[in-house]
Amino acid sequence: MLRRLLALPVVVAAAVALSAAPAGATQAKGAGWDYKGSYDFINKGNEYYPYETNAVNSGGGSFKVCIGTSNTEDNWYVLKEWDPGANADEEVVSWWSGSGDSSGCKVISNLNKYVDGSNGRAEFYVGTQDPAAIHAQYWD
Ligand SMILES: [Ca+2]
Ligand SMILES: [Ca+2]
Repeated sequence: MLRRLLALPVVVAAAVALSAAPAGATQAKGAGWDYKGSYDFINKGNEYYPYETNAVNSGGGSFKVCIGTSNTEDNWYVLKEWDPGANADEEVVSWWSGSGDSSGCKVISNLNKYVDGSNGRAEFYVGTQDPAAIHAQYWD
């Protein structure tokens, strides 16, 4: 029993050494964000998510959204991918705003399959049911 307790500090030291490497890798990836601008929500009268912003071009991979709203309650948001003509826009992912971090931001990953069209880009925009949503900022 005493021998097991003495071995514990060695295990803790090993766990700290292992956790140091992934933290550095995350920081390097975050430096690669390309700011795409801030876009106002407009009421387009759609059935499920009436308020939408204009779309921005993305090369796929990961995409970051930060929502600005004056609403003090959480609400539904959706990331959609625009396609021309009668081709219906795709619903990429929907989320309850309370699941994001305190700044109202969300990162969506694995988006390469949404890259299409003659421009070789995905056209992403956010829709919401939140009538107090002001704008969305995008990073690709
Ligand atoms: Ca598409
Ligand atoms: Ca498209």
